[in-house]
Amino acid sequence: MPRLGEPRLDVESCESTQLLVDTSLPEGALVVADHQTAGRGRLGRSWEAPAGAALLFSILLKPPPEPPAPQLSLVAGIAVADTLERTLGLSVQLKWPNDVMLRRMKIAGCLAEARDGAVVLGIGVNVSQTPDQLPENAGSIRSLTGRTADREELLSMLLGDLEHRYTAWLAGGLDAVYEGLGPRDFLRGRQVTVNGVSGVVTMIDREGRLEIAHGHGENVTVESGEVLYAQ
Ligand code: BT5
Repeated sequence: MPRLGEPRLDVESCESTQLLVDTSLPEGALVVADHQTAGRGRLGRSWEAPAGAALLFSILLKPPPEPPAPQLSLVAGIAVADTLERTLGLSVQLKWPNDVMLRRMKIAGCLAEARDGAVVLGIGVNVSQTPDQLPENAGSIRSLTGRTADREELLSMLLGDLEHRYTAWLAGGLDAVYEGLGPRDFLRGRQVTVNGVSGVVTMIDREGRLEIAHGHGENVTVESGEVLYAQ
């Protein structure tokens, strides 16, 4: 089983932890930041959090060519949901492809970027932001539950959950972790539009694609894209 979290680099501030991961290090290398000045989301979007308020880290993974690496943002989301559910005692949903939702608000995001034949997996979890410090439709542990959480404890639990889910995924693909995904599917049953296709989401399939019922009994599967849905 790969050990995740070693070696570890802690920085107070950086542009993005994604950029500080040295891909020549062994699998499991970790970069943690207190603050990012240019935190990244997908497709050139940004990830914002005031200093000290969020858990922000990137981890180096070196998976084989199969299963497909883009599934790793779902695997990471499952691990984040495991940790948050155990910590908070509340159920957490996963919004395809990479958002973690609590009470219909985005509480965490995952980003899997391929680099030098490896994958740099970034995770941001909102911990202690107040509502005015959060973007629209976002929440933190504090803003959504009124509770505090220790970032270091969350990180250690999350690395354990990630190690567990990643190992299962390496051995058996998305199928092996699907029980952590299917029942948490935030979009199932919702009316959505993805890449110009509108319909009702039926499920995330066993390859990690979003399946949409497109009318007349016709189903469409989407590999990637931006999901628009009614709040
Ligand atoms: C993501 O992208 O959700 C992936 C976020 C990954 C962030 C981590 S933090 C550690 C590591 N280092 C990095 O630089 N990145 C990773 P995406 O699905 O594209 O979502 C981005 C969108 O979420 C933005 O356009 C905003 O609308 C929204 N957003 C920005 N900051 C947010 C926050 N703190 N909480 C919730 N939503 C946020």
